[in-house]
Amino acid sequence: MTTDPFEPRPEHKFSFGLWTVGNPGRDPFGDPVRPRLSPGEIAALLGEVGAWGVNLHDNDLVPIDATPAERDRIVRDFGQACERHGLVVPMVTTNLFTDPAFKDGAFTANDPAVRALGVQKAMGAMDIGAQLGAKILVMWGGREGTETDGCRRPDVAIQRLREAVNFLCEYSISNKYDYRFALEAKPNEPRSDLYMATTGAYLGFIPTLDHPELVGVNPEVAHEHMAGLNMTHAVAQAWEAGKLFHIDLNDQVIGRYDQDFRFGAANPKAAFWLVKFLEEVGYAGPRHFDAHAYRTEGLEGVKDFARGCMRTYLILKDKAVRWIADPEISELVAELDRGSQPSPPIGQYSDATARALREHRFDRQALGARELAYERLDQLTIEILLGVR
Ligand code: GLT
Ligand code: MN
Ligand code: MN
Repeated sequence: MTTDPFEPRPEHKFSFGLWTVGNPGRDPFGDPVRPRLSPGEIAALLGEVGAWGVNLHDNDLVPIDATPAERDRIVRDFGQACERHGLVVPMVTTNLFTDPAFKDGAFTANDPAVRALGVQKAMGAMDIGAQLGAKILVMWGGREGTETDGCRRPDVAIQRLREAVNFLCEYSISNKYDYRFALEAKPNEPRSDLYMATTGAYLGFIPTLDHPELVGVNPEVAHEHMAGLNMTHAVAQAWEAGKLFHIDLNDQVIGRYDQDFRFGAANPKAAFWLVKFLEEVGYAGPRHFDAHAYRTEGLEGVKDFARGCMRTYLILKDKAVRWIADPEISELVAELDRGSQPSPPIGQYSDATARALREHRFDRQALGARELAYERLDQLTIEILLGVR
């Protein structure tokens, strides 16, 4: 019997949000095309397709007006459904964008009551997550932004955001929730401009917090692509800073509206470099697919979508292994990485190293004349991706 090498297994840590496979296909121009699934039904679907984890916003599970008793029952029932279907709940997040109260943002809104309500709601989401065993809290500021910058000074918005994140870090500490906070950037949509438009912006914000050690980022492929940026570079910077706490995998044609396509659906080569990076550095966190099925699909199509996300990841992982093991590629990479003439190392600054560097004579013409076989390297990559190598 042959086993499918691309079958998802728990150690791959593939997760989906209740809002992803549960997305009924509503868009700004059209009504839902699929029936709304209950959280229990979504857990069953995710168990069936072989996912490891399920993530949620507070209100994906608990209606915004639920009483404490209803909340407790719903969370308990859902925890049992997850157990039945072999799922963990690695991450929770707060819906701070659907309710009209948050139309001017939550943590950055002008009205102090709205800001306080936002923080209260996030505390509630943390309580729910803690009950379900979640250790990662994603914060996506869906409405933290503007249509007109007449509304407030943008630096004031940053100060308000800091106040809220600091408060929530203390809440996690004092309740021994042990959360790691993962801040998720997006350039626009649903607001015209969102604050903290890129992962890089959040990496600059984190060191200004009271508990920077608790806070990292949750880069999303589609959000970096919407801004025309290179996701792998954003992820690499987060990783190198020790801040890659979570990741949202999906896809997006550059320059379009927020598409949230199946992972690898639009830019398979970019997806390849991303998977190769995550696997090479040994990223051990969840691989969360924050995407949804095309609006043309029914329930079977939703399963095709979910299976496709995981399968594509595993295929690209296999391609990365091939790429690394390919003798022609390794030789080329080694050659491209080699120095071409003697030169003093930069290293640690001292008077002596500075003097050595000042006095060194480079053969600049030779450096400029060196040919770099990146065409061949990229073609070999393409041939691996297209399956002829
Ligand atoms: C929403 C958004 C996502 C965020 C989710 C978390 S909600 O679907 O488009 O990118 O990760 O709030
Ligand atoms: Mn998105
Ligand atoms: Mn996301």
